Amino acid sequence: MSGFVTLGQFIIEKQAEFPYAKGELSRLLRDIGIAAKVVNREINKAGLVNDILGDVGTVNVQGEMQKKLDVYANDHFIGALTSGGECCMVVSEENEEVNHIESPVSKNAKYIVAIDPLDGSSNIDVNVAVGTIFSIYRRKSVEGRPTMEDVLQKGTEQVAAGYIVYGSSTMLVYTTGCGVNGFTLDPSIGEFCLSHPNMKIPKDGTIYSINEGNYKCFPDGVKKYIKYCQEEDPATHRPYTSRYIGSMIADLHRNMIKGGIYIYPTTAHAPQGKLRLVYECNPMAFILEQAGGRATNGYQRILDMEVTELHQRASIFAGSENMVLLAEEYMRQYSPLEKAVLC
Ligand code: P6P
Repeated sequence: MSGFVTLGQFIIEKQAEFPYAKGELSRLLRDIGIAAKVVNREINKAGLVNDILGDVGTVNVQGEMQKKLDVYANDHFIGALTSGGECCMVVSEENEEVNHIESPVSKNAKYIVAIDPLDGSSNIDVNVAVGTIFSIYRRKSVEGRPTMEDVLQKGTEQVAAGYIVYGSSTMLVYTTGCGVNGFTLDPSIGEFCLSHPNMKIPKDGTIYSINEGNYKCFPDGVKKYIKYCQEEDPATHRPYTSRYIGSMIADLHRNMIKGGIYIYPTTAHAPQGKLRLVYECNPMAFILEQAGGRATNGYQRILDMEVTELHQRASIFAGSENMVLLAEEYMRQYSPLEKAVLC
């Protein structure tokens, strides 16, 4: 006995629990795992490879400078999904339009993948953790090319979601709606091995993550919540600790393990919020809820939000359930939705 369970073994064992499963979702998750290993290899040597750091000289749909590794990661995930044959369309932060996957093996594929290939890429050149986020839907249309209706589905319709965090170790964390499991890449065998079975986020925490540089323009409810976090109260372990990495994945992964809250509210630069609903907020909300956490936009459950645009933005309050509930209470009291004032 090897004493460890690889991602591939785990996926097959879990598939056996769904007698009607034909293996397509299992193969899709396998394809994502393969691409993650390829991207991980490039990220780990980024400092050594001259032509992989820095900007590629173009901007993405977000108007953000595309890093060479952004484009590399995007190409490799789309490539793996194309060759795997289980995906008929890919929505990516790096592409304004959808990517139709029309290879001969994909013509009957029934899954759609939304992906942020490299979240937090501004951290790449300074060797700070970055991540990949993915969300998987079953297409609604039954034939022909998938339509926008196939991808503009609510977060509650996701069949699977996950992230890869390229940090001190590389971890792949995913859910198919039956709990959350984490796998750590063992470079000596090139396999993701089960290291964090049945992950549960603590109901409370003492870490808050928010870019306080935008404080001036935060909604009053957020300002009041930040002050609550900073008050002296040993009974509730305050003041809390402020930790903000600049990679949502890294902040949320830490909070998954230690407890905490991550907030990206409306700001002057992001009056609708900054994070993207389809390929950042919804997958992270699915994972957090499956781990016993909570994810809202300050007023409404993220997974219930209507999806109207491919690159739609949303505010996000996500993490330990009791911390998010309290932050929502501050929003109700000091920034009621009907009086929401954008800077
Ligand atoms: P700011 C990275 O670009 C990202 O989407 C999240 O991963 C991160 O938490 C946030 O934006 C950082 O944004 O405006 O604080 O630099």
